[in-house]
Amino acid sequence: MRLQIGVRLFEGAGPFLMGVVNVTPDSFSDGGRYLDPAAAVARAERLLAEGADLLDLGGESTRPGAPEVPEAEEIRRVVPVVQALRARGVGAPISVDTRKPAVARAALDAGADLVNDVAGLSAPGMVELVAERDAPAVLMHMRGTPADMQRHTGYRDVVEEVVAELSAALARAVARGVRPERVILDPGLGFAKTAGQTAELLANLPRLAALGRPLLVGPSRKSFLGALAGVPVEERLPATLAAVTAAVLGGAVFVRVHDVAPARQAALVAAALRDARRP
Ligand code: HH2
Repeated sequence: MRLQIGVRLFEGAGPFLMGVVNVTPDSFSDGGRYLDPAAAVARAERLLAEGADLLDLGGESTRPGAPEVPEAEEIRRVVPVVQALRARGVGAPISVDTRKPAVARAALDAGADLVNDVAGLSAPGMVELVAERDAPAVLMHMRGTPADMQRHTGYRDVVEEVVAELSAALARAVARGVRPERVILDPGLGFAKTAGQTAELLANLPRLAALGRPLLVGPSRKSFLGALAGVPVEERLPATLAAVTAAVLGGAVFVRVHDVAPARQAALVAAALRDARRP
């Protein structure tokens, strides 16, 4: 894989660590901790010091049942953090985690480099924006919206259907001018999926990698880990590390995590094992 994101050329199989900064009052695991721009900036700098390869800034929680945040409010949360990081000389690639083209546009204008869209570039105008800016983008699989997605878990074969739906979303984006080389695909762990379906996807990542684009996987602290390991959200780091290991062994190039330093250890061990495999 070769993908230029901002000033950095990402080459090879990774793993590359995307560090999460939620500038929200209500994210499922860290809501309210980094809503203040200064706290978000400090968090971002800490994640970079821990070895994050890129940052993912989000101004809207997408946890199951989350209400939609008005566009202006989301811009007010995210843009000052992008601006402050750039003003402080942070050159690392910055991703904006949003479903809204106006938020993505404002963040790109402020110095962000990548659009991370849990809605798969489905909002009117989003694909056009990504095409116009030739922005790298994460195209994630979901059905419905965060508010109602857990009512859309009726799959016959979750792996086959996620592959088909991601492939269709990629084709739609490409038909509207997005260069396929700029796209990263994401199975959307926990988005319109039960815990069992999420585990099935994580166990079958090579089927998604066959779509020919790098994969990003975001297992961090999610409820499927709670279901599998029987632990509350604040105790899911060990379960997260198991999932990061599985993701890298399954071919994930990017992993999206809150706890960068420990995830980096797990990812490096998993990558060494992946690369030591015999044909
Ligand atoms: N998961 C979350 C948010 N954004 N983006 C991608 N590409 N993949 C993911 O798996 C993903 C994502 C949910 O995690 P978090 O941001 O911590 O929670 P919240 O949505 O409550 O802010």
